[in-house]
Amino acid sequence: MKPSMTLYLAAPRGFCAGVDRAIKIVEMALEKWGAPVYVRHEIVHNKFVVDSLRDKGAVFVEELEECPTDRPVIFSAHGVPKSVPAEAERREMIYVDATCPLVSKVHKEAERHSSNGHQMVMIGHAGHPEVLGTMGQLPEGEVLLVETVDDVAKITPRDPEQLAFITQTTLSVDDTAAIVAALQARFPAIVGPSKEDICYATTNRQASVKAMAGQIDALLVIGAPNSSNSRRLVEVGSAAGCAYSQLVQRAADIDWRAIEGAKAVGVTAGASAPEVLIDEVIDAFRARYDLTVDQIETAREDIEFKVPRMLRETA
Ligand code: 2E6
Ligand code: F3S
Repeated sequence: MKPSMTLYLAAPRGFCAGVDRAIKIVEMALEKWGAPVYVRHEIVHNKFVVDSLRDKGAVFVEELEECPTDRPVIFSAHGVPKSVPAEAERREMIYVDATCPLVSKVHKEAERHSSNGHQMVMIGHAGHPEVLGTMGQLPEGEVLLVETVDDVAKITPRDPEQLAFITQTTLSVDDTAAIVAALQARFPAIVGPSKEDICYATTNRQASVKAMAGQIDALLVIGAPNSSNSRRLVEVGSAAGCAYSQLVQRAADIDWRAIEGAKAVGVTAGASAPEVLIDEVIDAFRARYDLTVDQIETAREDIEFKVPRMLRETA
């Protein structure tokens, strides 16, 4: 006899509109130009997505210099510094920008504040490609990075009266609220968005984890170790009281001993994790338990982003 188990599936989970669009861009580029099509950085932070596009003829590189000039190149969903499209133009390359429109919106905010004479403070994680891309919209020194509440005390802006803030799109909603409050307390004149720039997908996935936290003994987040939004879901689970909150890339990563004795497990997936991996996890539970699957839905998402015109014309 198998032990009984309830699996709560968070909704929304998995792919967001920006990820969907970025993957479509690579697929449509392969149709339009044939293989190989180069992609600068993982198109989204998921090994399975990257491997399946590689199988279709995409070649993933970290820097533009690694691409030949006679093949098209796509910029990943996380965005790129201004210097990257500038260099592609200088080298007369065909390029398609798969930056999520919600990241591009933050790029434009940074430019607008800067042209109004504000120095920028960016809340985000050092070294993350989105942060490098957003900071790279402005000349060096124009964007000060803060990662934590403690960092707020350490920055030395040119003029505390002329400051604006922006954020990475995939941060923890609660941690960011604390950092924004610290910025406003130290720099009362700072301007910015009404809350922050965290995107709808990040916000919704965190809210659904919070909603299920009281009913589960453990949380599994399907996502990659380099996926910021996925890692934040693990933290949100822990902060909401899950004694065991763990990132797994796929079913084979599940530590079954760690969830022994659990009666209810929550499952969610980061914005870059394909649904096929969630199905795989459900199947693995079904093989071991007498399983009941229930969905906890806290929002509906119907956002879609158009692919760039250059590719729509092909379709
Ligand atoms: C682009 C911008 C935001 O690490 P992160 O969460 O930023 O990225 P992915 O690829 O895991 O998620 C999608 C995404 C793309 N989020
Ligand atoms: Fe865009 Fe948010 Fe997805 S910034 S790529 S909609 S996680």
